Amino acid sequence: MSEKLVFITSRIPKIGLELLTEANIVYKQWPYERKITKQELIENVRDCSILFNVGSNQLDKEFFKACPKLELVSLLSVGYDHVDVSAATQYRIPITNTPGVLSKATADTAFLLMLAVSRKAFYQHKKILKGKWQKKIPTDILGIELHNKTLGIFGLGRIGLEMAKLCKGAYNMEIIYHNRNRNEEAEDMLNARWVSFEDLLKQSDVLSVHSQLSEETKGLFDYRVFSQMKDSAIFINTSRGAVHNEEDLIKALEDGQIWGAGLDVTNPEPMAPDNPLLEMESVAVLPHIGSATVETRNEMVKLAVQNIIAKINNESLLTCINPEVMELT
Ligand code: 8YV
Repeated sequence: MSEKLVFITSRIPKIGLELLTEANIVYKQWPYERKITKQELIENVRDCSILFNVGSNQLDKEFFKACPKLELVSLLSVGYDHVDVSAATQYRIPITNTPGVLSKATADTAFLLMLAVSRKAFYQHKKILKGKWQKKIPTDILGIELHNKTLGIFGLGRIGLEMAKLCKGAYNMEIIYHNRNRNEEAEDMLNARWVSFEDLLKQSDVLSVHSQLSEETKGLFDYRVFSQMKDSAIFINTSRGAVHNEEDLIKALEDGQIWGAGLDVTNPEPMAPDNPLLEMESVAVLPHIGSATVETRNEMVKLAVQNIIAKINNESLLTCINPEVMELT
């Protein structure tokens, strides 16, 4: 039996616990439904070698300093904006994440939001709930169609590529994108065109954000940016809520700078139930369900456990965010 103790911050799909048990790995698990606090996390991880982290617990310098036995953090997410990676590297702790396995499910969520916004589906549904299913006049609460429109992707990586494939296949959309680096796969497969950020704003009928949250992207989509978009455009964000400025988004929608918005991520999360976005006609908001399918969560958990097993067996980690840490150990 391994002497490495794993701490898991939440309930996880059964397959994860089975794989750990099969590998004779001892774990303890946060038993409560509520999110663990920072202090509770430190108290629990202090004696552990490995942290299996679910969700957005802040893993900062103070945390790494307080957990001297820690040898690995295995994240159950592709995003790692909640981790101070340079502090982890300084404390020689490798961080692994779960890229790839959640791309299709997250792109499905972006596609779902796009379609829901384009037909004002959530708003129409709420009208039924409020007993307001009235006889329609032909000009009432109309949606817009997506056929042959232009999809702009901000941050065309794995998830963006899946979204582009869906939109091309379903609606023959033209694909444009803005990235630091060119995505040749998307250019070859989908005729995707790299454009400047300004052109992305000007030309997109639907602009879908798939970038990471970083110093460069934090608050990037503000009123000034929204006002450069088409007044008929739909803004979709399934990456991180802090990439857009929520107050500015509300104002841009109210002022008609853009037509609609679909969000799977908000800032803060959870979104307050009285947020004006929730009452707007061409807005759809979901509670961060990008990767929330049985299949994807199972694959994420398997990958997270494989990284743990690799660490225990002194093998190469499958998905290490800070591989430079290996040279330090
Ligand atoms: C995670 C996510 O499922 O992977 C990410 O970065 O945002 C979600 O898909 C969520 O953070 C739970 O760990």
